[in-house]
Amino acid sequence: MLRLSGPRAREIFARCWRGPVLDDPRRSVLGRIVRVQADGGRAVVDEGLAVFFAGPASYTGEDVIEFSGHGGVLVTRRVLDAVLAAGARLADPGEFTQRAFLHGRLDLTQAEAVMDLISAQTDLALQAAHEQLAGRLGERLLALRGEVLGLLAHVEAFIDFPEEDIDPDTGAVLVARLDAAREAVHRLLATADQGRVLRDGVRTAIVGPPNVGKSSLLNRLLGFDRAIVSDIAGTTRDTLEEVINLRGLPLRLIDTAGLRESDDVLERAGIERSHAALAGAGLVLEVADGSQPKSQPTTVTNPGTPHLLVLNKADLGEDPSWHGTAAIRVSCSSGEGMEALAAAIESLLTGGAVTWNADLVSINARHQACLQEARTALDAARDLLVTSQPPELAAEELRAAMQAIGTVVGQTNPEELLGLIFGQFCIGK
Ligand SMILES: Nc1nc2c(ncn2[C@@H]2O[C@H](COP(=O)(O)OP(=O)(O)OP(=O)(O)O)[C@@H](O)[C@H]2O)c(=O)[nH]1
Ligand SMILES: [Mg+2]
Repeated sequence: MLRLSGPRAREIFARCWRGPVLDDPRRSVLGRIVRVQADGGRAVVDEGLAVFFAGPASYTGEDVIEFSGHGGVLVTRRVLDAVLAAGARLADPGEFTQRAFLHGRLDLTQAEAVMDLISAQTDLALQAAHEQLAGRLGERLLALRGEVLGLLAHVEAFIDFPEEDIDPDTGAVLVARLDAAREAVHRLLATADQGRVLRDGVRTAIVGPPNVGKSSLLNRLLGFDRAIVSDIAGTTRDTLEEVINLRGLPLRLIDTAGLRESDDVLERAGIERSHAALAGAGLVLEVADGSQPKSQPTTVTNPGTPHLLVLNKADLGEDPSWHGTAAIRVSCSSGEGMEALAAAIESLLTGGAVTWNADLVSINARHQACLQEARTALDAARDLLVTSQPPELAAEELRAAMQAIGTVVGQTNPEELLGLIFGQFCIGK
């Protein structure tokens, strides 16, 4: 589909369109795209349906024309050439959505949700993107901003009437309202981990000694034979990454070279990469061969990173040295224990440190940075109020908090911020 947006959209499109005049909004009409040739003649490039959306009732808020052609690389390229020759220019990445934002069709969190929607890799991530696109996050932030504004008005009243001190009762009410706002910021900040998981996936390093079945585990979880598996210790040399959908959670599985002392230059390079994968992981699956006697742990896990011990080769029976060891017991050969492993991963990622939010509103890294700023300002305002400092100082902090909250939805939008956000989109969105 080709999309044309701007006040001159119809005029420009008409130059390369042979079909009914597009003056009836939201009605699709059949016609042809033509290109002017060197001799002044016209060559048909494609045939398809065109729809006119009259601004402001369009995606961008401007006049928009959408043409749906047959598709295909060359045809589409030629349609684009024809429209460019007629006077249009190529859109920048995310420019349609940026214009929608600038015309007030979307707030900034909704614009970002468009990007989340396109790049969602699981249904859960998709659902979260839809929630944000529907404006749930924006609504909450606007309510929060309104609350802080109310507080600010209250505090400013005391600046205007300096003869009146803030009496203790009023002070207590103000602090209680401030605490409610701080709590709301805190609740949103607590969704940042969830947001990161849904948007970026969890980097999951599969580590352990050679030959225990790490690559077999990757293949099992993926559902097809991606990695080479063999009974030769040291089969995997380079790290290998694949994304899977585990009960709605996107996991970036990283198969690594078995950890051991080695004289082989290539194997050592692989092992170095294993350590790097381990260091950057958000979840570590440490695999061991349960049919062999327990040896010294070879894996140095990063403290604080969720970690599961996976005892593989359950089909061969368990060596007594493992009895009583807390682990998920699986067999990558038979598939036994894989459901239990999935359940354990899910509960580790959603039940523990991460407060999984039932309504799926979850903030991204940019929102997190702004809200942290708001939290700092609200904390400072509270300190100033409870220690009866001049109200001007608390007002200043409340203003800073409002500004920070406003930046999340795009009420204050420095140019470079917009460039940063929309630059990540693809062209045509
Ligand atoms: N019986 C049995 N054999 C298994 C199981 N999982 C893997 N194996 C075998 O164990 C051997 C090693 O498997 P890999 O998946 O290559 O092991 P790895 O940990 O990736 O090994 P490296 O890449 O060398 O570090 C292969 O011969 C697999 O067929 C299992 O659950 N049961
Ligand atoms: Mg391997």
